[in-house]
Amino acid sequence: MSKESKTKKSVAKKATVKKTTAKKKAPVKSAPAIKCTSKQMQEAIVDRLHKGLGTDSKKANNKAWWNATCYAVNELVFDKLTKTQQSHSSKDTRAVNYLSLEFLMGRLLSNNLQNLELFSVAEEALKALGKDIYEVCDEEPDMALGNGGLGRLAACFIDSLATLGYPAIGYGIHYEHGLFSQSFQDGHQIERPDTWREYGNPWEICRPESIQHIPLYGYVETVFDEKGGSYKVWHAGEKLKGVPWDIPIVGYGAKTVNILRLWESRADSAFDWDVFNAGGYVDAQAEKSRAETVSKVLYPNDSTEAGKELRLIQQYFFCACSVKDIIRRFKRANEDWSLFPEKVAIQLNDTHPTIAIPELMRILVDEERLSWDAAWEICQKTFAYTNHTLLPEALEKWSVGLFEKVLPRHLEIIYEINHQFMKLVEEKWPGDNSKKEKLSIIEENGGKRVRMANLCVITAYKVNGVAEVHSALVKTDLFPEFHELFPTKLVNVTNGVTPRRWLKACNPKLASLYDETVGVDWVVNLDKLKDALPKAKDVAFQKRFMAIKQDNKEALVKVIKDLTDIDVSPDAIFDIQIKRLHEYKRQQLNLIHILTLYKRLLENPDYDMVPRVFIFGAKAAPGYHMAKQIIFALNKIADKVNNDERIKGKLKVVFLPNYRVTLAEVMIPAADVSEQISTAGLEASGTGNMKLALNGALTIGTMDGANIEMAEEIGAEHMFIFGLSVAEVKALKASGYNPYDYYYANPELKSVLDWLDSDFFTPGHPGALSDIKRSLLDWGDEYLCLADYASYVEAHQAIDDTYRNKSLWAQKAIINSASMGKFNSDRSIEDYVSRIWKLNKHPLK
Ligand code: NBG
Repeated sequence: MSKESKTKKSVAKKATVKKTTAKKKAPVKSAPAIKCTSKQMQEAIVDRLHKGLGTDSKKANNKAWWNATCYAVNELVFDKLTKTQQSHSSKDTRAVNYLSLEFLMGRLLSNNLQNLELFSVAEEALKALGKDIYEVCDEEPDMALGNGGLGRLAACFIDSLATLGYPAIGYGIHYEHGLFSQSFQDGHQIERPDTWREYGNPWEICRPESIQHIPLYGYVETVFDEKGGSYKVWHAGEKLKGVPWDIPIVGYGAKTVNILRLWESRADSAFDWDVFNAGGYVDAQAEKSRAETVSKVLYPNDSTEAGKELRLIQQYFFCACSVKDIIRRFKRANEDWSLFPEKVAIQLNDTHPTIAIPELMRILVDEERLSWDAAWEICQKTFAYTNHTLLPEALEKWSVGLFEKVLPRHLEIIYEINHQFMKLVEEKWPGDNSKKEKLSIIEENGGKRVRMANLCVITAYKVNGVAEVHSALVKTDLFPEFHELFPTKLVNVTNGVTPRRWLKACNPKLASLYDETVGVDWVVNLDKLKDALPKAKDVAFQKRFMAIKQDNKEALVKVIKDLTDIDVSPDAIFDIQIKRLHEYKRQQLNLIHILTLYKRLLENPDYDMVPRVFIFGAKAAPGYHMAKQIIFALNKIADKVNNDERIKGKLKVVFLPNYRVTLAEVMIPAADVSEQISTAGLEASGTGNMKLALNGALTIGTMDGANIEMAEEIGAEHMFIFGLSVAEVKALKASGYNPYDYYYANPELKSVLDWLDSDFFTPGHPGALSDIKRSLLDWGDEYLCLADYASYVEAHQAIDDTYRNKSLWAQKAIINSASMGKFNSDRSIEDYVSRIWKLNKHPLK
């Protein structure tokens, strides 16, 4: 068995321990939306084993049982899917088309069963067949078609759209390999390809009837017509075939089943038969494999421009397929193009799908022969754009040369859009060339480049940030001039997470406690959790709440042991930081605090602290040196700390390999402390912060992203807020920040940083961790770790003090969890609908 599959096994096996005991107290619920008895489910599963998989219940392995169960569930879903699609089509409903290069779905079986309210039916059915549902669910590979928050947000949003009954389609890429799988070798991150659909995927349906053909490269011809007019024809140098795969998205209660449509790239013609027959076996395959490369891998990078031709082609490929598909659906019921914006909303999830804008212009002007102005008006009323980051390196720019080569016609269109827009800028700020330079879609200095964010803001009818503070910074810092030009365009929609996956499914015991305390409706109305607030001081309730936490911690203890062979005690504080590894997220600040505690313990073996386990989960982009160094350092520190008997187990450090949705589902319910420690102003929102608090963790965090709104809801006194505010960060940077000032002023900090230069953690290799020190001193400490260090250490001391008072901690944990109503993705979607999409609900009766 591969290590990876062992990893998967253990995660769910331990989760099994946790979940099976959860069932007992659940109150009786309303009848599920789809009627299916345990007997019927059994029959369907066995039927699939026989007729679909050619095996039987004696021979079948767990993979076959998983497959058969998925098919049995899908059969129930297909009916609803067809009915939903028929109803949307016959009513010609307005729909949102959510274009995203990433959908980080995780596993679907348990989620779909939960949303169909058939989990216990399936559990019973499998039990009667001699199978454990958790072991069966555990066979499912994560659908990891995303990097982190942005992709997971897309997954939560399509869950909410379906739950709320809104017509919506998610469009993305059917990557052959999702985010790489991570392991550690001597502490270093090793990346291996992810193989989520090596042997097929029971959830997806291929739709050859909706294949699209996508041109690339070539040249543009101007054709003159008989009336003296002219139009452009793009003669492609190459064509790709886009094959759609549909994944049903089951809303909670199954009143709506929307689809996620993922495009796979193939060669336009299978392969060259004549060349093959002439003996050119390899050459005959060349075009095929080149074409398939386009949907081969997800770029493992969520913050920097990949800068590769392939990435641009990926973006164009999926946008072009999606736009054509949207137009196909529109044309089924409409002839009048002016109705297009009434029927279609296209949401661009970050700038990655921006190329959809010139693509729609191209089709309208060149193919449908609309006037430029009419086409432009349609585009301006159709597209909306979500900005997910202020980091300058993450704002996509493509070289004009590359564009010209791959998408010659689109570049012309972009130039024309820019030309028209520059007139507007001239009207507003006559003669002001610096404004033009700043707002132009084309960046002139240092090699011409196309600024995708500018194209989005110029076109979109609404642009949103993802948390209040982020949206405010989008207005004041990122796009101030655009805001002046278009004062109503920039809005906020605070992110949210789906309570179905992130509470009901991942923490069944807490979910049952809430069922009992506030009623079962919290699943679709998370504000209901507030009704549990009066119980925060009730000692009996506190005990139950914390007993659940303890059980979840015990489940995680086993997973940690399985994956890393490290022993940790469930009585320690579980302090968790889970997110992509990035310097702005400051895992290195966490690291230097861990060293501080370790040093204190070595200097004074009686140092009084509540035992603490620091647990990390994070993947680093393969080309990001510092991020990989931080992983390496944490692993090396873990080796040392965990094996140092002098500190009597008071401190443990665990870096779990291959962090992904499935691992998150076990870690989040077990957290006491949630680390949300980005430099203020840099984390657009965060969504892990929401999931952790919802499951009863207390946040140690900066006033950044959604932490600020969480503090408003929870009460800052129930969190551990530290560090510089956005304004203070700006002021410090403006005054000339020098990390050495902090280094010399704080002997403890100095000694900890100097430690990194020794070979204490890397015996025989002094300096192996020095880059971390250098980045925090000589390279300027861009993310102000040293400036926030003292305040961070103090906040951790407050955690220690508070945790000693069990009842007070429990009270705060309950307040945190029960105050998270606002941060559910149903609310986010309702905000999108009222502020941007203007959709109507069309659930099935
Ligand atoms: C990320 C932000 C997070 C935010 C998610 C979802 C990108 C480009 N941005 O703070 O860093 O929660 O988007 O909005 O991945």
